[in-house]
Amino acid sequence: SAPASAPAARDVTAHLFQWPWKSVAEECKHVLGPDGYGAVQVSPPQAHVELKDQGFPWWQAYQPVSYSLQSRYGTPKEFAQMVDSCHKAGVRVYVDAVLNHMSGQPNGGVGSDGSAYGYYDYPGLYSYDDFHHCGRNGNDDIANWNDRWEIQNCQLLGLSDLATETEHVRATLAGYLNSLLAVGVDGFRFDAAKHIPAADLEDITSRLTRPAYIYQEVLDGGPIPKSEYLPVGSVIEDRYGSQISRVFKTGSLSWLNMFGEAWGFNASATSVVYTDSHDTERDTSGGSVTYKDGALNDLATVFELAWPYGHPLVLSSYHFTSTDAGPVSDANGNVLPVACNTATSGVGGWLCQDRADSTVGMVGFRNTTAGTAVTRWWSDGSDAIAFAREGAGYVAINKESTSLTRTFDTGLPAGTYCNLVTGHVVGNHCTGPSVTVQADGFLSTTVPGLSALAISKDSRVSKT
Ligand code: LM2
Ligand code: CA
Repeated sequence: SAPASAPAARDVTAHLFQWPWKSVAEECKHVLGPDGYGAVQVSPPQAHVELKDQGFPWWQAYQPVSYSLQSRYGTPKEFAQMVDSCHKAGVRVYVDAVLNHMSGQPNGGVGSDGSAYGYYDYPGLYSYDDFHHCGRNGNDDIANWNDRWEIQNCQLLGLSDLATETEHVRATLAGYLNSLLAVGVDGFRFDAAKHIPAADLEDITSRLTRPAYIYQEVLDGGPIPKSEYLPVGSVIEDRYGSQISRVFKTGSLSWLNMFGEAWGFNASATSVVYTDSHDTERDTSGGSVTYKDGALNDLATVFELAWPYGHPLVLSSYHFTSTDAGPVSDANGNVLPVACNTATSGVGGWLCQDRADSTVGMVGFRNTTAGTAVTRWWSDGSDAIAFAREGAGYVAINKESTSLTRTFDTGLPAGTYCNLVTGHVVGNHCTGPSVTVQADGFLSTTVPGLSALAISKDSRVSKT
């Protein structure tokens, strides 16, 4: 079947990194649905390795041991209840699907579902011949990242690499995806898609029992282009995050007026984007904007949600110092319920970025302005920019350290508007500062340094 296209409306996905299912269910009901998120991306739900002596790192989930949905995030029943809760709130559920590999534990172990496994032995599922043994580099691992064959047929990070060209592996992987569709899952992120030939993914997805939204991780660089994966579905445009980070950290916002395809990115409609991901926020080279950048990171998210390129992910994660540190868990590694209102600071504390006032306001702005063009671009030639989403909204982002006082040409009808970055509309008043658009569509105001202003036709609290 042809890949399901991207959602036409409510295209913001909250990536609730490492959240347990019960907490995701609550977040859908009380936050994501009411605030206008269209979807949630959850962590890999299949059974995984358990590495107690390493302190239960977050990346256990990227080492599958079976396709039972018994994980540190909850039980199969809790998973199903989460899907129902999210659907009732109007939120689609996307699963991070690990298809390229199983575990990377040469000595085997016991998984989160209680099953014993070996490196190339997952009883009832896969045995030695279901894996690639590429015969290179002494240990079968990928070493030459310029070699297409090696990237797809050797082991990524020592993870046992599934022989996705074989009937048994294809049928088993399709069976896993179909079991998720049967529970109501709406789409998939294909983890490490670059390491699986696109033809294999085409075969696997042709077996799906119903259309699903698919976005694939095909990181930029090397011999395998993203475009190869478009017949399978959408593709994560990781260059968006690296370029946004570069522009906000060391460049100039004035560069952003043509941000998108003109920068060499894939077509907007088939691209999923983020300012940072769970991987880039841990990239010790420090290239990515992350929560550690504070207001700068918030402003990058304001831009992401205001700008009509790609389908945005919003990462919601936890404080860390060690890049391996897992989420706050009990003695058995099961993740404890997410607490957003307490313990939000300090190592391990949940950040709940999906709830940040400016982000929530901009999710609403994106929904209100969907389908409208960017017009009336203005910049100071440096780090202050403003633009309209014609007839529906207007945004100004001031990354300068000093305040910006200016008369902006919004093109909006006269009235008092709530700044969605700093407040929200309740009845006919704004919980934060408002601004006034004159009869001619001009708006005279001051935007403080390192802050933003966003107004939309749905944030007008009075006609004068
Ligand atoms: C991804 N996308 O393609 C995920 O976004 C990324 O987070 C995953 O890596 C990766 N692919 C594999 O699914 C994470 C994590 C790694 C971790 C792996 C496997 O970033 O650090 O590797 O999951 O759990 C860990 C160790 C590594 C070791 C490997 C195998 O850090 O040193 O390699 O396990 O034991 C010998
Ligand atoms: Ca592979």
